[in-house]
Amino acid sequence: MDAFQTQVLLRLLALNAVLLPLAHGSIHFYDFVVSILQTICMQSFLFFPFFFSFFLGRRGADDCALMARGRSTHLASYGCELKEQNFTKLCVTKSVLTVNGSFPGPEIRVRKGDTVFVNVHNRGYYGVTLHWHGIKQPRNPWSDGPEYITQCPIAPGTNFTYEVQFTNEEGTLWWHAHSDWTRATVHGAIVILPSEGTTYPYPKPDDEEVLVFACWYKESMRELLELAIETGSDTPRSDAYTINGEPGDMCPCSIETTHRMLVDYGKTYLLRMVNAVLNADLFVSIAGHNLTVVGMDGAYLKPIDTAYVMITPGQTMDVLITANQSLSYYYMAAQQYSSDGLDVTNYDHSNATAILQYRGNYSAPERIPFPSTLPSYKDNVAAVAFTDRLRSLATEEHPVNVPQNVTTRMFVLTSMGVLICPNSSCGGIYGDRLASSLNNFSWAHPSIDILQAYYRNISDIYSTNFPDFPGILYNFTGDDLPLNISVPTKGTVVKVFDFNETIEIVFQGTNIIDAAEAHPMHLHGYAFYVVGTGIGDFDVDTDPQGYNLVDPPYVNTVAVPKSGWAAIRFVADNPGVWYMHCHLDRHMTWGMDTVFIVKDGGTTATSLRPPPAYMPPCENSTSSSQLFNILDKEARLVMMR
Ligand SMILES: [Cu+2]
Repeated sequence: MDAFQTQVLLRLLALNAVLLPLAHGSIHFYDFVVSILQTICMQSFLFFPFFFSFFLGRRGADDCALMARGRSTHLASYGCELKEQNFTKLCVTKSVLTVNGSFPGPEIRVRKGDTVFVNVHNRGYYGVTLHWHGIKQPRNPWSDGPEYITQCPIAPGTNFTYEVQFTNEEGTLWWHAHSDWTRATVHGAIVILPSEGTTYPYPKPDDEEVLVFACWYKESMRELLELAIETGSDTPRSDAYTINGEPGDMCPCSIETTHRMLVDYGKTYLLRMVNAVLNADLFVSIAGHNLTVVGMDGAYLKPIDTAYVMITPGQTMDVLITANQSLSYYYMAAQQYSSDGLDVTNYDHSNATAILQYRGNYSAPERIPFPSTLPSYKDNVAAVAFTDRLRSLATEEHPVNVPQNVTTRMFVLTSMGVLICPNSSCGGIYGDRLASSLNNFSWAHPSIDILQAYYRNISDIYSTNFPDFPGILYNFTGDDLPLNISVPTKGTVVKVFDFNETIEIVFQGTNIIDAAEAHPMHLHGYAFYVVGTGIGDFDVDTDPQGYNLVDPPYVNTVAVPKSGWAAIRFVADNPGVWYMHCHLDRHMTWGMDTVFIVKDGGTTATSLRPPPAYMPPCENSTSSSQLFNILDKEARLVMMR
């Protein structure tokens, strides 16, 4: 055992001794090795067996019981996967950043109320962070993860331990990298089972299957992205979508590895869907089988019977299917719901497929049926028709608490735009640099994280004048909007709330540069109620009359419809620093993000926790976001001239 391994083990054991008595639920430990696959196989294979034997041998009897309840098998299985994974897809072999060598990465499986410690060892070539998507992390943004918002990147050769505290989430969520676009391959599902002694609010399924949808680039996505950022042009499109890491039968060199879900006739299965795609909403359906959506974003829904779902990046869904068709093979298919204009941007036309395969004695069909119910790429009506049906379960066991009296109203434009380049020298539309914004502010990452600057009162890192309303009013969703509203202001501009403010935000899509598109807006540290959505410009007099204040869905990501609006409500009861951004990564990179700071409530229990003893240092941290900011600064200088 080398010095590094010793340090890791001592750190984990020390954490264990300190924190075990404090927890209400169970505590679990995960060891995540972030690594380029080709180097991890050798190193981690040697490291892992030793690690486990040490853990199981030295920990107390109670700890061993915890491990034996299911977590240790997950950890142990990572070591095996390291040797067997082969990342040749679409006829091309390449190395990608992964956790523990798998794509998608390892699943975390807990019960409601548990606490998880994940020690992340970065053995890659650049800084990275992880985020626990949809987990509220009460009072503890220190473990939330987005780089330059709540921490600086974990530098290569170092490690950082996240504390992930599960409180009222139940169902499926996920974790992913939160450094530029590394989440493309660094992500995995989080399954949160009902707490001990409780069960699902629907008939217990016979079995379950996690389905992670992602995207794959044949070339180095990182290099393509850096080039796009440098020139200000549109960002790279993926070459395929994947289901549990595999593009499926429709894609080249993929038939052998298509994901298969084996089912028994008559049984019911819970599908835990995660949209981990970087830049695309997806339609998903299964030939011959109806879907019943029962949960979303770690909260329960009134069951929705449907032939397809529309799931945006960031969202998760719990879906029941019953294997009630003739014994055969059936395609499950996922394809992009592309809400933007074809003249603005291109999209990935590939279909990702998996096979739902019945067990039994029968011959495989000559032609596997493809779901006829899958909406086409541009079907805005189908997308909205699905999301309009979402309702919270709202029962005694799973109540809702929809804020009725709003104290703070915000109206936030979600826009595309451009930063002007001299002599039209950039690669975006009009020869300018593509940008996006919220209320005309295009986010620029600071040099140190906002959380640290806030906690330590460091000035000149951010300003607090994020506007509650847009500076000018116009027909937001009109055609051919004037060019003078298309240039946002670049800046690190945040919004500050007092503790316990009751907030309503109406997100309004705009059609600036004719680039209206659906935006999956995601808020860290909170879930919120989606009390209304609509198409066109929000009408402050009539639209609120149609709000659902009885059983609106409780989510962490809302699909703001193309050229439309969505209204959300929540109470600012989680003090800290929380990222709020579009979950299309190209929009996030271009600046469709801001930060909400929620001030302390006056008592220890309502105040931000102190930082852990170690946070990754910000000096010399590297990521392509930094590259982006250097270029942002150039663009700002140009604009000021
Ligand atoms: Cu967006």
